[in-house]
Amino acid sequence: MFTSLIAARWLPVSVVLVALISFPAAPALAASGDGATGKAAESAQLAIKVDQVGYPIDGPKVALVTAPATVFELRRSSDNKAVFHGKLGPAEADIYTGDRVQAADFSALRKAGRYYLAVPGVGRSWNFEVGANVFEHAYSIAMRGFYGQRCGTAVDMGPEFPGYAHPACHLHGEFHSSSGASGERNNIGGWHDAGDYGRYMVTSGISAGTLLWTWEIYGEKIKNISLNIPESGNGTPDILNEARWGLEWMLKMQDKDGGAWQKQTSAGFPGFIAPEADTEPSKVIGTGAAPYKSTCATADLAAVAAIAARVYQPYDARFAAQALQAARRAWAWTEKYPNVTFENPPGISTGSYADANCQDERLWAAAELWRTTGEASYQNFFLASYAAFLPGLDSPPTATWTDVGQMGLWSYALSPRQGADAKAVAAIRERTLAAARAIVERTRRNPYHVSLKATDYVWGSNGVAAAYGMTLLMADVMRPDKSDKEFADAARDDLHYLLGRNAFSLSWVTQVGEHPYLHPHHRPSAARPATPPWPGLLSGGPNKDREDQVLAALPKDLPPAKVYADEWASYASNEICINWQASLVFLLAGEMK
Ligand code: 9MR
Ligand code: 9MR
Ligand code: ZN
Repeated sequence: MFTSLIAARWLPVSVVLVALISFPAAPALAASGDGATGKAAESAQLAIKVDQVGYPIDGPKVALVTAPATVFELRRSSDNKAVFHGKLGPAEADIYTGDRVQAADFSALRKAGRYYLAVPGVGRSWNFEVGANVFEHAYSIAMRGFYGQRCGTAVDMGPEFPGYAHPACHLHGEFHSSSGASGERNNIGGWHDAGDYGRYMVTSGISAGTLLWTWEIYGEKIKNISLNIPESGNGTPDILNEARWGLEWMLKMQDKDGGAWQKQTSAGFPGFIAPEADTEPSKVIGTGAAPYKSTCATADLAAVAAIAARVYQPYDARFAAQALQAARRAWAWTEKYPNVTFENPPGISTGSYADANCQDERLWAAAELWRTTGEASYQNFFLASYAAFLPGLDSPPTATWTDVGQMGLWSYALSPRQGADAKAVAAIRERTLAAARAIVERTRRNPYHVSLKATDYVWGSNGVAAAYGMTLLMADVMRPDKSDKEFADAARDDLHYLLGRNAFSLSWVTQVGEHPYLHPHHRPSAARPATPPWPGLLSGGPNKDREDQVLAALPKDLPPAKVYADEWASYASNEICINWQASLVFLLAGEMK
């Protein structure tokens, strides 16, 4: 029942897409007899779910079909020649979507090329690649998504995306009374958090930290990928150039006493206007009472600046030293104020990122500071408190920005530093591997081959899927048997989900794949409604909690994975955000050859 409702809801969107991006027309399938109308072909495509980017040639290759059928074939896009024939797997009932799902396994196909799946009686899929390094372009577009979020500077996505540009924005900043200070404080820079133009320490920290981690773990694979950003070619790898844009702003948010203010935003959310049209002052916002800065923000700064101190050392020793000093001062502040939490002060209604417990942020900071400096005080703090965070490794937090305990534990375990506590390292590794094995099992049992469970379909569920992928990739890094691919394969399953192998057959990354979502809650995109949205941005995804009016109006009995709307107004299911964007980058980087 809902299936038809949802399909009806989607058809106009898809028609708009075809008009805008003008893909080569999908050839009608003789066998399916559904080529008569564009709409019929479209809904058939929705029932055949593929990763619209593609599948690595040497890995498992599975598409999903949600209309009854028995066989499938793979056809070459260039000439429609069938190159592979297969039988669909048994229909499995998926409780999260209400769909009956059959797998089309074409792992045995070993020839690079561009293909689509043809299912007699159903229709055809969108085109996708099979190849050696299929995700490279998606990686670079996802990274360039961060560039598109830059604040305080003119942005231009360049020849690949002509017209996606804006003049410098948010150049005027000032202290809000809640900060304990007054007067002008411009703090130009950083990334727009999401669909709004606020800049927040919590998400900037996780995002910059995840990008720096991506570099530390996958640097060899990504160091030569140019992102075509203003700094490209300056001798520093582009992922570090982009991360620095966020970091520099974070450093400006540190007060003289070492503490960091929570955020810098206008008093309320602006309308759906372009960044440069938002001329409200950008206010530095604090807790409203001494010490005005907050512990989570300050500890996040300490953690990220500590990573920066080691990562930028070979490229810019002065910046590295500045970052280390900031990290030490931030840490010292958190020792003095171990849990000053934040809530919006009166008059402020932008996102609060309120977090009642900053101990995980402190654990992360201690781990990174120890890893960078080797100093005993940081390690002592870590060893005194890490054990309580081990259970957190079993599953990522559903609000992925609230809990960074995993980052602290993994960083400690991965540190090459002598003098690490062997018992702690072993406990972290064992727990991570056990958690990942459980996630692999759950993903295998899930008809959609995704790690998410019912309770994970919350605001930012796509970020939760990406976070599961990160856990799996951390296990892949730590795995004892180097030939064991099960963790990396399961992480890729989560990526496949994000790139089109999902209930909506949507690529949840803008302008990636042939059938991407079109209406992110993203002001720069909504301000130019006649063109596809700004590129490379991950949607928040299905949200069973329905925290906006669009979701509230959907049929009451929708299963959790279907509570989603590709509409601008649905901020609770369709907003982009830098923290889940960063996890996507990590997953894609893990795929680079
Ligand atoms: O645009 C805002 C988005 O970034 C937030 O995530 C969301 C929830 O805090 O709020 C959005 O702003 C809406 C506001 O809360 C209510 N009025 C309409 C705003 C734009 O849709
Ligand atoms: O990602 C945040 C989500 O976990 C919360 O439930 C939600 C409501 O507080 O806020 C989300 O974060 C938004 C922030 O408050 C403002 N900028 C946009 C963020 C993404 O929607
Ligand atoms: Zn801006």
